[in-house]
Amino acid sequence: MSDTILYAVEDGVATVTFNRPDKLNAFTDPMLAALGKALREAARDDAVRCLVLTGAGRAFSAGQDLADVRERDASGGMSFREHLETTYNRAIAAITELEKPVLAAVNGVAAGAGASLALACDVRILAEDARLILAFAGVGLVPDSGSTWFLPRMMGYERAFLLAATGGRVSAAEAEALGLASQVVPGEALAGTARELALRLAQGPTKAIGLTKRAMRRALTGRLDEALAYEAQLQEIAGRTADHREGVAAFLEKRPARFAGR
Ligand code: T3D
Repeated sequence: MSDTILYAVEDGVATVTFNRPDKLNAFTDPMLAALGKALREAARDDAVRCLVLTGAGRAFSAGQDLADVRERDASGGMSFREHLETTYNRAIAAITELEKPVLAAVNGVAAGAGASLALACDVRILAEDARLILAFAGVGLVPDSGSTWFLPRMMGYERAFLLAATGGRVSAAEAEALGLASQVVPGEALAGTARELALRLAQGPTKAIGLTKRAMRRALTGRLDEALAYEAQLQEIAGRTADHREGVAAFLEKRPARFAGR
């Protein structure tokens, strides 16, 4: 994809690696453009049935490159609003709207928009020494790239507010206790653990999993009656897939299902 955003597909799993380790994978504009391209490719390619985001080196990502922010400011470049709307906001929408599971394998510090990107994923597996840092307050900014939406829902308003207002840090163990991570593993086991789960998800009924994601994400802002109606609507779609028929046949024939993702 580019030198700073690596993209590889193997066994139905696409892996996007933020690759600017000397700057803790802080995002520059070319990197954000390449990330957008990788996310579009993962959505387009039917062979991709699960996506993993991770970082090279000792960080997941330290968020927006602050040298670039200063340069933009000095040169009268793009406004914050325009920058967010054309880069991070699109990436967050692409992750949350992708009808395939997205895992963050958080290998180290995830700060600012790096933390937001991890929070946008469906599942987070953290290395023991990973940290989530709401770094925005430290540079006089508000949490962006979805953090004001994700965090209060995931950990409650009060804790989320305190974390954001103090630029607080959450260790991997705290993240797990707060429900911000599904699993914490030793650093050397992270890639293997993430791959194992990604493979399992990639071998699942991709269409039904994608619709599950769509329904649950929508239910986060809706009412129960709306969720019931939407579930019934989506079940019409899932119920007509080859994977549904295969799942039922496998059960009745007492054998494991072989889902094709259709
Ligand atoms: O319009 C818009 O785009 C607005 C969007 C804003 C979204 C945001 O993400 S705002 C938040 C931006 N991120 C931060 O404020 C975090 C800044 N980084 C840190 O606080 C620390 O680096 C960490 C706590 C993440 C890690 O600390 P440490 O001590 O382990 O590493 P370090 O020595 O600070 O960093 C190592 C290198 O990475 C260093 O470069 P050098 O001196 O060795 O050449 C450092 O400058 C660089 N680096 C780390 N984070 C960034 C960065 N360079 C540019 N931008 C960064 N965000």
